[in-house]
Amino acid sequence: MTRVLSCIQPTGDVHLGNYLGALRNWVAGQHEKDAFHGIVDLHALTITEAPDIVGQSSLQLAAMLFAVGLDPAVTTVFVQSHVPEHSQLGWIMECQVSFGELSRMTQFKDKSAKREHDFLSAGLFSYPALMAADILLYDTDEVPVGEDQRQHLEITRDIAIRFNHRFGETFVIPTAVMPKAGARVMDLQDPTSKMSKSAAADTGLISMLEDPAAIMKKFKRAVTDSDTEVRFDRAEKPGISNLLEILAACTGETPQALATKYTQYGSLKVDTGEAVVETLRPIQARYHELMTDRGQLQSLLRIGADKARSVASATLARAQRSIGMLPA
Ligand code: ATP
Ligand code: LTN
Repeated sequence: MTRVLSCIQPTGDVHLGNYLGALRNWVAGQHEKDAFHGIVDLHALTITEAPDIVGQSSLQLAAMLFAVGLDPAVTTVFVQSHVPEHSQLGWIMECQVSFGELSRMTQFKDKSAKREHDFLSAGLFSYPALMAADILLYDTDEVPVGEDQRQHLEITRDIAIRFNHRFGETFVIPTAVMPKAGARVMDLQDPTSKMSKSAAADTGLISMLEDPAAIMKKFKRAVTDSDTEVRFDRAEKPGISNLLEILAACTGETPQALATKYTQYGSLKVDTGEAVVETLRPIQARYHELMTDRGQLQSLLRIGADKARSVASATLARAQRSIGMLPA
């Protein structure tokens, strides 16, 4: 079975864009492939500076992943730091990548420019090596990545090829796959930018845990345009098209078919808001139920970590053997 790995950082709230664009596809695909999903808390440490944040965020993210429908019986959901092999292979990977290669990573250049006056951790610079370890530990065949992570996948492949060349065949060379096209959800106040947790204000963002009244209010206030025609046209009518796409994602119809059913913006906004409320209702209920039983959640994560470790420890041992490190 094809092994696929995707990881998500426990930073910020999961929002409707993450769900309709990505998480829902993870759930839909979990029976077709051998899926591993890492909650990568070590990556979040590159920018975490205060105590008691990362652990709570990891637990909340885990609850959300199970609440949206990832089934611990078929899918391996684990917290990265529960599998110490990530740190161990991470160091080995750091020694296989050059300073020059890491310096050319556009994400590092962007992030360090934005944080010019802040503390710039060495982890932020070397994190592609840890990401390579994340991927190679699981003999991963496929990594679904968006445009922003392609360069990191390329460097992972380069590192794996280099390692295999230096020390002998050890790692499976992963391929980047385009994630199945999910909905693209735009900011409700600025429908030309994607809904994003790093947006300046949250009036255009629907968090997965938002209550129904707040959701309805945000949809009623969604930015549209001055004429009154309901038509699916991303370029000319981004606000209306965004509502149609969200409604389509929640109902299973196409945005084009839905457009023919509406003559007024008001009813489209209300119906979209209600469809989102209904889509999120069972997820929120399950989330809150999971969060009341921290013990159960932690035991699900322990099962995930055990499954992850059984694969990761074999790969780490193989890498150490290839290098010829002295066994303990
Ligand atoms: P940031 O705001 O910091 O860029 P993000 O909200 O975009 O973060 P990520 O953690 O980068 O979220 O992405 C997690 C997953 O959700 C990725 O697969 C990404 O493609 C998807 N995703 C994020 N935002 C949207 C969106 N608005 N519409 C559809 N998919 C999205
Ligand atoms: N760098 C990624 C998160 C990430 C990841 C991975 C994704 C860390 N390790 C392994 C896929 C596979 C990000 O910032 N979105």
